[in-house]
Amino acid sequence: MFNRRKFVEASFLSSLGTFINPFKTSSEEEFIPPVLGKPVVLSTWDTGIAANKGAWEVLGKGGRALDAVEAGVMVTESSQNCCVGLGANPDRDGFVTLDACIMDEFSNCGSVAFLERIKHPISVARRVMEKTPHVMLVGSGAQQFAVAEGFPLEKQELSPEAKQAYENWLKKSEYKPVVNIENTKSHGPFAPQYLENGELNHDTIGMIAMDAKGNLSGSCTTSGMGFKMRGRLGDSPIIGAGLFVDNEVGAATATGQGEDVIRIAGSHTVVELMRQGLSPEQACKKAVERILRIKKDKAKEIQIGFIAIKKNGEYGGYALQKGFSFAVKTGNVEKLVQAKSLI
Ligand code: SD4
Repeated sequence: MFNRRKFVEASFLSSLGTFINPFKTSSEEEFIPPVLGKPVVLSTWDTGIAANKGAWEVLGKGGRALDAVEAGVMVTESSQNCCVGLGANPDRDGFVTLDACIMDEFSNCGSVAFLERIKHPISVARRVMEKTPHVMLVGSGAQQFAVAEGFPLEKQELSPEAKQAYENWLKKSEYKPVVNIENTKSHGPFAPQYLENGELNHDTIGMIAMDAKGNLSGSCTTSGMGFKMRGRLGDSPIIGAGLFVDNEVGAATATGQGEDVIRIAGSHTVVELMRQGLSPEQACKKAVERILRIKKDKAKEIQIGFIAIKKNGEYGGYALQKGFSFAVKTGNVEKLVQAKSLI
């Protein structure tokens, strides 16, 4: 027989249970079991292959994902390319300004933006995370912090490749910030498909990794859009836009036209879509679809790509346009994947 008193007691106790257990996950959220002993690292673009190798020095030895994503993108920051590190294309006033961020399995995060004359912005971002009560430092303050932390202040000079590219750009000084589409013939005027020395161009590097303990971390580093307005920031140093990690769910990072990634809080959106049960590829696709709906015809002029790893070890990516590649490394796989695209 229905016992009203017992029912009331039971309801009261269960609501009390919810009340006193704030850590209980909502039933709408999928519990994603972690994968142990199977590290994986993903990076944006072709340069991700070399960067992943750097990350694997850490991951392959059972190291922490955070150390891996820092070491990995440092490889790219040290290399000569159009869009990462001090050798990259300058802003329209002729100065290289760098943006980077990093996030770990505890949701600790650090970021630097508009940073000049420092070789490894990703390591400064990590110091911001570990040594300050803040998430983000910018401009001269970020540089001052970096120098105080012992990072050498490099010469204020352009690499020969960037100097040449800047001189070419100055001929027209056309301010039309279009981000390149690395592997297709059509690309924006700011980051040419080939560098002056004939090497294939590169782009912002975003890296996400899961370590042998099943913990996730991510990093992102860039010089931003070539010949940008002085002081312009894209998505890359913004936690939630260029990078997001939730160790219960997954990690995601973005590349491409930062303004439009910021508009949808892109990487956070991808992680939240994975939380709702979507695979990494589906989640990246949905985020890109959202940008297409917003941009309509103008979407043809830009490129955006997302990559993601889910807590269960699945990974994937998706882009707005053809030509976006991402690099994957696991214990037995090392490959470049041509991402699917909407356009
Ligand atoms: C930015 N998202 O500054 C960066 C640029 C980039 O591929 O990723 N290019 O907007």
